Amino acid sequence: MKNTILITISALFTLFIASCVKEIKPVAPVEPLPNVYQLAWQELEYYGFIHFNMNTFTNKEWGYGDEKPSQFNPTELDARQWARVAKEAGMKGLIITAKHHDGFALWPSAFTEHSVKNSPWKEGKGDLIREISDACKEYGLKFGIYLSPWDRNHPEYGKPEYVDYYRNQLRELLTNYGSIFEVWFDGANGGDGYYGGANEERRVEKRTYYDWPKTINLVRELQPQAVIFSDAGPDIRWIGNERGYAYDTTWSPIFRDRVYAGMPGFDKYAKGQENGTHWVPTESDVSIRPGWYYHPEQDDKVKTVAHLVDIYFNSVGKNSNFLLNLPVDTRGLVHENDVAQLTKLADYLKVMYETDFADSATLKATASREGYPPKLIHDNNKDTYWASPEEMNTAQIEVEWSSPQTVNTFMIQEYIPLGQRIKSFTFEVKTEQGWQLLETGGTIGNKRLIRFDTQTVSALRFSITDAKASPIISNLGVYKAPDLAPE
Ligand code: FUL
Repeated sequence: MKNTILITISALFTLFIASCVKEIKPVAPVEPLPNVYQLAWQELEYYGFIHFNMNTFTNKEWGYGDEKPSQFNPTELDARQWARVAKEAGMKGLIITAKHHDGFALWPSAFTEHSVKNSPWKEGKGDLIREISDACKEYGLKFGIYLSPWDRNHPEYGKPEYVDYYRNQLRELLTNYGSIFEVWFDGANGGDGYYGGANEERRVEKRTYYDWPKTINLVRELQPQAVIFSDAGPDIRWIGNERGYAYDTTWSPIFRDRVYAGMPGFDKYAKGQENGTHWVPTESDVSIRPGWYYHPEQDDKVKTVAHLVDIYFNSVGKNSNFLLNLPVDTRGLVHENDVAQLTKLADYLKVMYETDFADSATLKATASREGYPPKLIHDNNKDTYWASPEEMNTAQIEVEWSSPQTVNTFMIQEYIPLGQRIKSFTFEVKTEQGWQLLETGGTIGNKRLIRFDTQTVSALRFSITDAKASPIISNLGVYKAPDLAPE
């Protein structure tokens, strides 16, 4: 009898303990989801493009393909300067135009004579891809390559033989220069050109001519971590303009098998598709000058810091990555005017991100899922998050201070490893006059940045007004960006 009582008591006690330590249920993902390489890439946020090749010396944007290797002759080329400038600018990597549409190769390719090996630079002994990949390693930058599929120099462009040649070049680049983080396949394709002296127009069927699946397999085999950019992914996609601007609504999902840049009516799909089948996040490419290549007459046309800041907010701050092009000059250096603007952008961002006013705030949410409280939004851990209760697709998050703060920027991130969910939001601040609505917007995705006129506020309110599924937030920040001096 005594034993039975004891057993019953201990069983009840165990049950009591078990009911106290409830298992935290995982949040179900909303497909499509990013893979680990896409996630790592998204975290880079800001990196550089280098357009430097034959066009630099002919003062063109698109060379015809009849240029002579002897024309490639930088006088002070220093790839370490490019890497240093990029690093100091806060960029996380560099992508170089190893070959542009004119076909000239910046490395001594074994498959063509149309390369640096026949140029006066370093008496034909130079290898620019080696120099820039080494410089990137030295400065802790990722390294990526752009290899133009269109080749206006090659005699066999338009025939199957050229596609083998293209893959051979790609293999050289993906084998001999260490780890590659991004491979850039340009969509500009086919037209008139030199083509080994034929001087004619050659059109190709963009979707089939290159047999992309085979080329993509080659990249996967040689550099599995590299993300591939092309008109329609497969891994990342073009934002749809060359101004560097993503959209108020920018979905990473898209119907990848049906939608691609260059298709009729692509404009209406450039912002992605809420119910898209594949995760193909966007990259916003833009040049710091009007041209992609260096033109001395554009030395005074380098974008102002206000313009660059605006692009940053409209790319990184709208669920996109920012790929900023630097047209290296005929000396082989990033021009001092460009360096000056890059430095101002870097200083601006440094000052802005230096103090996160959310550190001293209290975070509240209208409702939270068990095990996912709002404090997990701001805990210096990108892998923990707040989640709203299941089936609840709206929510309000409040950031509150015990004494008012003077701020002008708000940052928020969805936990994208579990899919992109939020469709729309409003953003309010509480001042002495009470709550004021400052912004009504669309998606969040990896990151949303909201700028507003500097205000002294006691609280901020971010309201998720619609979502595909219960929202998950992994991070937020509140900053005071510096004023921009007029230029
Ligand atoms: C375009 C090219 O035609 C431009 O010359 C430049 O390389 C830009 C990044 O992509 O499609």
